[in-house]
Amino acid sequence: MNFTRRSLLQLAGLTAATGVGTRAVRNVSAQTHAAHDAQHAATHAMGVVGRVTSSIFNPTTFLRAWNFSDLPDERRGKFYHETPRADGSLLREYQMVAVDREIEIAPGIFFPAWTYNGQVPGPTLRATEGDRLRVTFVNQGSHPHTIHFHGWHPPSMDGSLPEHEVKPGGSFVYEFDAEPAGVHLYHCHASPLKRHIHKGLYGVFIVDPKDARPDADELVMVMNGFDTNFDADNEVYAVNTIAHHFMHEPIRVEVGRLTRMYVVNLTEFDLINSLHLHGMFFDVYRTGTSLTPSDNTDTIMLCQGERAILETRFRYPGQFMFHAHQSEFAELGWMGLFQAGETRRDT
Ligand SMILES: [Cu+2]
Repeated sequence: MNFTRRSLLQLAGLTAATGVGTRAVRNVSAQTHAAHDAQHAATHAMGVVGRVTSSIFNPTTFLRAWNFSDLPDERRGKFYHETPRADGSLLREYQMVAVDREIEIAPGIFFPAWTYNGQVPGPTLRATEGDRLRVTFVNQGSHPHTIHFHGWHPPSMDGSLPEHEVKPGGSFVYEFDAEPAGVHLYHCHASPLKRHIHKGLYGVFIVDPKDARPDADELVMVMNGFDTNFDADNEVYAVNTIAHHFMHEPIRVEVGRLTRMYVVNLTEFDLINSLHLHGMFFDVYRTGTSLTPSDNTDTIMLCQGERAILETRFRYPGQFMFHAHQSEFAELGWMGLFQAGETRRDT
């Protein structure tokens, strides 16, 4: 095994400082395991110990942000414009920039990411069926990249073939109509594909039906993983990038209100991921392309690139755990809590 000094330090941090579960350090030497087991026995904490110190990306903010709504108006205007069109639809214009950036994915664990607009996942783009998207993509990263959108579009807008690759310093404008309604994704399609996606070049693309879905508290949840030692196996898992973030900072929801989750699986290297919610059931709209639920369950399994809209109402106040039902993923960061109250501010 070829560990760089950096990855060894990162793994050391993972075992000694954060206490991510024992399986966090697959492929590490027996001595490290022994040291970790002692540490784990001593702390026996559920989830990581401590919090990430970087304030660049907040998984809680990401839940309810789309079309750069998390930015103050003057900054938002640099990245997003909407213009009414004669037929009543909107022209939505976006500025997307690929940049290399180190991101903190667990306390003290930094990952050398490739990002859209400096964050992983990239910004959530959201349009209504029939809107026109015009996405100006600038590659300020160190490798060729693209944006490949899921949805209807002509081949020239697909961002998938070698001739579609945007070289460092280059740019390209993707333009297409938003369809079909549903929860989709976008990601880099430069080769090697799994490496470009796994490094962080992905995001969520929501297309609302022309007749809007019922009012709800809406949450964007991206299941992702990070291969911190580049052995094609993930060491850290999460929803919205930061391991166990929602254990420390539960997702505040209102009892009785419709809650709608846009769940997208962007985990590389593992064939499937899943979401299990404790104490309740939800309606499942696979890919969100039908307004009729296909299932009512408490666990959904998604392949890489698969996604679903989940709808439910919290019946009782209190805390409800959610996690991957692959227990290993849960222990390595993919576990969180909902906090249901009479209002979203209830504790
Ligand atoms: Cu790429």
